[in-house]
Amino acid sequence: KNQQARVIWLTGLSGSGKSTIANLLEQKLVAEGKHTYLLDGDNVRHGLCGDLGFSDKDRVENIRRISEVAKLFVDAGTIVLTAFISPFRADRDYCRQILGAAEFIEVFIDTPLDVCEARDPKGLYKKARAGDIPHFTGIDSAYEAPQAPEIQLDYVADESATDTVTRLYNALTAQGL
Ligand code: GGZ
Repeated sequence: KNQQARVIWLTGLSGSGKSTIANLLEQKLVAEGKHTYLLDGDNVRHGLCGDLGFSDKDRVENIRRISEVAKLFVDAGTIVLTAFISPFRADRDYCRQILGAAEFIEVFIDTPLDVCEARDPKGLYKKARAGDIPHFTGIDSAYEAPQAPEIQLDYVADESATDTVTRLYNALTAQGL
């Protein structure tokens, strides 16, 4: 089995930068000849989890399925990147538990809510504030920040996504990737 196969699990609020960071990181890893797969809302929430919404119960099931799929990819020797809010600690810990600590790297994209809300790339926070999207994470649905993530990416104002990814890449390298 590929010794580097593991899950790099990004967690953070909507608009925190998870997808952007995951895509740029994947490009870097692929350029090194690594075998990667990125799981995100685009390839999971329409198909595998197309029956799920954003109630607490559905988010738990969303993350459970993603965790099981990630484990299968790791079994196949792939470096898996995941980019989901994954708001509940217990669900992230479930993934760590089924993979084993050595194969699960939790990355907390710690972009503050006010920054995410100011970015509001899809106008979802505005809609949530207006009451048009119920159970929106950070507004009226909880986000349980990681207490001991393997990697924490603190928010740095005006930093480019490329520089943020360099910080993440260096932290991953320090963890033996
Ligand atoms: C949070 C929501 C919601 C609600 C739709 N709460 O910024 P986006 O648009 O692209 O990312 C968000 C995405 C979150 O899906 P996840 O699968 O990552 O969530 S979880 O891990 O909690 O299961 C947002 C959009 O879906 N979205 N409604 N109510 N985000």
